[in-house]
Formats: sequence, structure tokens, C-alpha cells
Amino acid sequence: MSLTHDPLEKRLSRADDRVRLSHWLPPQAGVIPKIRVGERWINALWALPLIFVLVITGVALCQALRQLPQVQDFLVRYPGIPRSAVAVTAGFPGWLRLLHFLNLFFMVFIIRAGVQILADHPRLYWKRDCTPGTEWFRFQKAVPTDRIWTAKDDSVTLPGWLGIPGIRHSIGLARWWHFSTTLLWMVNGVVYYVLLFSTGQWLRIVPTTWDVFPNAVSTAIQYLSLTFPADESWTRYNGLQQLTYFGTVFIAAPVSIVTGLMQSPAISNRLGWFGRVLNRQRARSIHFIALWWFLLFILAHVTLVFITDARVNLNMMWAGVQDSSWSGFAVFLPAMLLLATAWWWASPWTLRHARLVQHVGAFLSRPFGAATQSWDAKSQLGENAISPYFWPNGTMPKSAEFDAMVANGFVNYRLRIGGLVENPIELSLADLEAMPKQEQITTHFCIQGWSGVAKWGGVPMRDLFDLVKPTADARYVVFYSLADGADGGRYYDAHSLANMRHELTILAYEMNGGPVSVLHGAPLRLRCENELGFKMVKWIAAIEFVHSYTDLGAGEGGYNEDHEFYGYRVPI
Ligand SMILES: Nc1nc2c(c(=O)[nH]1)N[C@H]1C(S)=C(S)[C@@H](COP(=O)(O)O)O[C@H]1N2
Ligand SMILES: [Mo]
Repeated sequence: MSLTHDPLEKRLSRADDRVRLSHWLPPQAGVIPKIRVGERWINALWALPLIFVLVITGVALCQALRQLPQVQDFLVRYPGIPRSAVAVTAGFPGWLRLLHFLNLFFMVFIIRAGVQILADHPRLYWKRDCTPGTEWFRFQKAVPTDRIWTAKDDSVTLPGWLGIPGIRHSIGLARWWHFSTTLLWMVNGVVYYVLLFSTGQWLRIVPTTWDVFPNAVSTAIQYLSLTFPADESWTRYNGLQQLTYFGTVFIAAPVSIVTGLMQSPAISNRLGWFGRVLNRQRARSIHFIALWWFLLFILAHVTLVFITDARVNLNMMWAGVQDSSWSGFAVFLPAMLLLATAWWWASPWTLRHARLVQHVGAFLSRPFGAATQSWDAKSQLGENAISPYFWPNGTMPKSAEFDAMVANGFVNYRLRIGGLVENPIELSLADLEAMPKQEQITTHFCIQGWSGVAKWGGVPMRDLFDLVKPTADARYVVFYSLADGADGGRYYDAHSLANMRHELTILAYEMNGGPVSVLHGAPLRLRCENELGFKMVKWIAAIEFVHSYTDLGAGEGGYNEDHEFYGYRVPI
């Protein structure tokens, strides 16, 4: 289709298909993680000596306890294995061993990519508004108050062996890793659940009698006093094993999935009271605590595997035999080699093949995207929910033309609307203000992890549809900005027609009752409440209705999609 685009189309830039570090945000180190207790920030590394002291004291205490006749009686009454733990004579069948390995394999990448996502906004809060100083955890300095400090300025670099891909503000790529491996992990988990319950293996990890608790206390005393309980792992688990495995499989895993999904604007805004109670920051904080459950579980699990007869344990879970041969090691070592190779390869490969990671990730994440796109997000909040602080983000307009517009109060600003429409028009700010105004109090979800609530006022997009009358060919609405993006070339983004007709899609010229500030997008910025923040173009210059966006910029549907490998529409 030959069509003359808006003049700003010439200002869009192509983008590299790989990450060029010279075009990327320069590295910035974070600080050692800190936890806030009241007004004080405590270095999280204190946890290490604390855990050491706790373990040493625990060992001494449990050894002393075992001298007491009452405790000895208790250990005889509750030797460790709950009454309900029926022996599973099949041992560890092949499917279980394979799923165990796949679970470990996917978890490694889920965790690494998850930490990378966290590093894009290295602070955790309980309240939805993300006001600096109210976070309870951070690995970044306090927010500077003497200059504009955007959420992008706040992101920190990770070592490439830890995060995927490690470099600063690589959340676009990290999300593909996180979502794709999570999907595979969830499929693995569903297969595991089904086989668990259809083969009787569930009897290992689901306690059905209350004596699991005293038996768990008993086994904890035995492990801690370093006189280990009799091990019957081939057929059944003791109380402590049952409780920790049950907690990991049936509590920590579902909690991680739910708190992951609740960070999505489309899902959170759709779920009404649930989205308000489990707001994005609570979900993000609990998601992080669940991570720590998994990390501590892995640490304790692996330690116990290796100190309670490694050879026998590895034989059971890696070779499916109950003997003291070396067959377990023969499977375990190549499996670890495979994992180590993938670990080593993931970050450098991702930087080299960023576009491929984006496309494969988008393909694998389709189930999430499809689920969220049809969600009609209508959640609005009350005045009292408005955030005292709203993080600014993005690359500010830097042109004499824009400065002149600001200086004269945008009187000569004109919004162009054209493309596949019957009536192309140009509107001044006064024209827009003369149209019916819609106000809405909504939550902003930045892809980086922060959120904020504001009252927005402006013109509903559907009213502009009535004015310009899109043709039958129009499928997307492209917003061009007055500002360039971080890597040069004009900032733009494309939206589906349906989403632009949504009742909560407006062109906002007001924020919290006053004119929207330059920092937040004056004279006009988009609000589209079931999308992530980056899709809401600020400083809008022109709107164009198109049939396809593949001939614009690098063809991915927007500036961040082109340059930072974000998803065109994955509002999770
Ligand atoms: N023109 C332009 N619009 C933009 C951006 C940008 O860099 N340039 N950043 C986006 C991102 S990532 C977010 S989170 C929101 C931030 O809006 P705020 O500054 O009002 O918080 O604007 C979006 N719109
Ligand atoms: Mo953002």
C-alpha cells in the first residue's frame, strides 16, 4: 500500500539487531543490598554472620537438648517419619528424575532473569506509590533530590554471570528469558503434578496426619545436633522433608506465579479488589520473598544431599537405583556440565542475538500475552489513592522548537491526526480542551517495576475517532513524540485500534487537577490503562492511523520495541 506517512516518520531510526554497548546506557554499579528497619538502613550482608551464629547456636542447643530424658523420649515417640508416610516402593522413576532436572534447569534461568528484572528498579516497596524513602529493600543509593532522576537513571548493572544479560537496563531481554523459561517451568510443573497424583508419588510429599509437625521438629533436632535421622528417602520422607517439599511445590511455586501475574497492568487492573489488595508492589515484594524461599531451599537441599551420603543420594535421584555404585555421579556430572555450559552461554549469546531472543521470547510468551490482551481493564481508584510521588521516566525533549513551545504556553502547538482516516485534522490545545473532558484515577505500571497513581484528565480517544473517522483499512494507531528516544531517532509507539477505542484511553493534558507538567508529557500524553508505561507516548506530536507498523522504524511496533527489545504488546 503506497501511503505518505506523517512527516515525522522520516525521523524514526532503524535499530541494531544486537546490543551495541556504545549505544546502550553506560554501566552504573548498585550498592550492597540494604534493608530498612524504621529509619535505619541495614546492610544485608549482616545476614551472613547472623546465620552462622544461629546455626552454631542451634547445633549446640540441639546437642544439649538431646541429653534431656524428655527430649530423648520425644525422639523415640516421633522418630521422624510421620504415620501417614506410606512407603512408595517405586523409588524414583525416570519421569521424576527427568522432571527434577528440568525443574532445576529452568529455575536457574528464571532466577537469573528475575534478578535482572529487579535490577531495572532496584527497590522494593509495600505501597503502590513507590515514593523514595518508603522502600524496605534497595541495592541502589537514595534517590537524588537535586536533579531530575528518572527510573532509567536508577537502574543498575549486574555481572553477566548473575543477571541475563547483565548489562544495565536490559529488562526487555531479561523479560523474554523470564517469561519463556517460566512457561516451560510451568508446563514441567503441570506434568509433575499430574504424574505425582496418578502414580502415588504424592504420598511422599503430602502429609495427611498432624504428627508431621512433631516429626518435623524431631528431624530438625536430629539434623541440627549432627546425628542424622535414619534415611528412608528411597521410599518415604521424614517430617521435615515432607513439609519443606510440600511448601516448595504447593505453596512457593503457586505464590510465585500469582504474584508474578499480579504485576501486570492488564491483570491487576482487571481483578478489582484483588488487584488493590495485592497491588503491584506487594506482589513484587512477595515475589522476591518467594525467590528467597527457593534460594534457601536449594541451599539447604543441596547441602543435605551432599552431607548425608552424596553417592547414595545421587544414585537415587539421578540414576534411579538404591545402591552405593557411581551410577548417580555418571548422570549428575554431565547434567551439571550441560547446565554450566548453558549458564555461561546465556548472557553473551543474548547480547549478540538480541532480536532473535525478542522474537523467540515473544512467540513463547504468547499464552501470557493472549490471556492479558482480552482483559478489559477498568479499575479506577479514589482521590485518596493518588500517589504523593510519581516517578518520571523516559528521554526528555531537547530542541529549541520544543523550548519555544513551552515558553509560550503551547499556544502554537498543533496535534496532527492523519493516515488512514476520512478527515485528517489539526487541533490546537484549546481545541482539545474545548472537547468533553474525561477524568480517571488509575495506576501507572512501568515495565521497570515501579507504579504510581494519578488523576488524569483529557480527551477520550474514541471521541477523536468520531472526528477523524478511521477507514476500514486502519488497524493500528501510531503516536509520534516531540522527543527523541535515548538512542537517537524519534520516540513513537503503535497501539491496536480496539485498545484505542477503550473507555479509559485518553489524551491527557491534565495530571492531578493541573496542567500536565513538561516532565510528565506536556502538552499531551497518552493514557492507556491496560498497557505498560512505555506504550504511553509523552509529548505527542502526531497521531497516524496505519494498516501495519512493520515499515516504521525497525518495524517492531515502537521505539522501545525497536531499540530495547521490548514486546509490542505483552502487558505483563
Ligand atoms: N516520548 C516519550 N514518551 C515516553 C517515554 C519516553 O522515553 N519518551 N517513556 C515511557 C515510559 S518507559 C514510561 S514509564 C512513561 C513515564 O511517564 P511519566 O514520566 O509520566 O512517569 O512514559 C513513557 N512515554
Ligand atoms: Mo517505563
